[in-house]
Amino acid sequence: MEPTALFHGHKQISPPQGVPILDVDPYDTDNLTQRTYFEALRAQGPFAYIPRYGVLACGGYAVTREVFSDHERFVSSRGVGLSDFGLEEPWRPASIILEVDPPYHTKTRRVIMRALSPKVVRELRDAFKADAERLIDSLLAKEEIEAVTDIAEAFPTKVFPQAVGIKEPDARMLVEFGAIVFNAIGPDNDLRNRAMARNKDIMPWILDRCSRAQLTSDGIGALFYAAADAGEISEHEAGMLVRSLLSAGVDTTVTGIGNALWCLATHPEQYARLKEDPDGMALPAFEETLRFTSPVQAFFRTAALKTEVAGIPIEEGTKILCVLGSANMDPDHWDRPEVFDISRKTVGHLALGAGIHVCVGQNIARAEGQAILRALAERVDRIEIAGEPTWRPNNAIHALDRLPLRFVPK
Ligand code: OVV
Repeated sequence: MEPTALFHGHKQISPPQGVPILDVDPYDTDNLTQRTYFEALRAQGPFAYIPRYGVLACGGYAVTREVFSDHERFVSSRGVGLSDFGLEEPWRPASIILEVDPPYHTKTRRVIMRALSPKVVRELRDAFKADAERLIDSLLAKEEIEAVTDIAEAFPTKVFPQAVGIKEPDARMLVEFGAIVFNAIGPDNDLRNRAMARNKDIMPWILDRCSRAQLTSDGIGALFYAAADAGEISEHEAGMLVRSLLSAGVDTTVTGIGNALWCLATHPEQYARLKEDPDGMALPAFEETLRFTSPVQAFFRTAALKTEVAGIPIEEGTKILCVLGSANMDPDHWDRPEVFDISRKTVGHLALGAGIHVCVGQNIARAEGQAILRALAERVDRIEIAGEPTWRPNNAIHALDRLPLRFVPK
């Protein structure tokens, strides 16, 4: 490793010519849970310099999309958090899909794409539907439900490990691992330190789940090992791709489903429209939830070279916080972005990223979201808020901590 003086794990840069200084902490509890700085960030122009961390940040739609999707100038191989993997060791061996660039990325992406293809997801649909209906049915008699645990966590932690082919799943371990992975993307704060402390107990269990012996022969994980048998990737790489599924496939869908329930509970007129056509509107409602709440709030990219974006000079090694949640709320791009509207044209939202790293699990995520919202809309007449919804701070995820609801059955 180069003996460079590090600032928050990356090269210290000074504010580029023409970039305003924005003295906020995107990682304080208020900003993580209430997203208070989004508007101020967009008001600075294409970029703001955040002195607290020595990084650039962008939250306008056009610039965020440009930086996030240009994998040649703004690489992922140096980490998508504050830490520059070119300058310090990552907290765990780097992901072989998220935290790599082409040409290596092309190889692993191809394997994972095939394993999560529309055809594979189509075959999972019936199981998702039956599980979603059973879950919602089981909740109808309850006086009150805690939607984060009873639905948002319960559903993905049942159907996803099953789809992957995990022989010995454990919902709590999977949820905790997700929190660790996403908190790891942030700065050296309390959230990250607590995640790192828990990692010692969780990671060995996760890595055990990734081995060939711990996977059924008919799941998505087995498709990675089939690619290893075919000589496309190594046995070790197959295990690493399973680790990627468990890193990215639980907390994200848990959050998407929880956020969707919150959106619908707090917008009864939108829930009424979903009920009119559960089959047709479940997917658009989930997609608008993604835009409106951005379960993954922000990821970094790292400038691989001296370059320029929107007339702003950017030096090599610059970490850029791409605030996807803010881009999805940019009034320069969206008509009345603060309105939750399940009929809106959501195409182009950045909640699943953009470019070659765009969420590879998006089909499976949508299938999960759709199954739950459809089952709900077919069975539940009204969703009532039964207690104050609260948000759970996480360095990268915008998720609820608690969502007490009452279901009024049809
Ligand atoms: C947090 C996250 C997102 C996407 C991919 C991965 C992790 C990975 O481990 O590959």
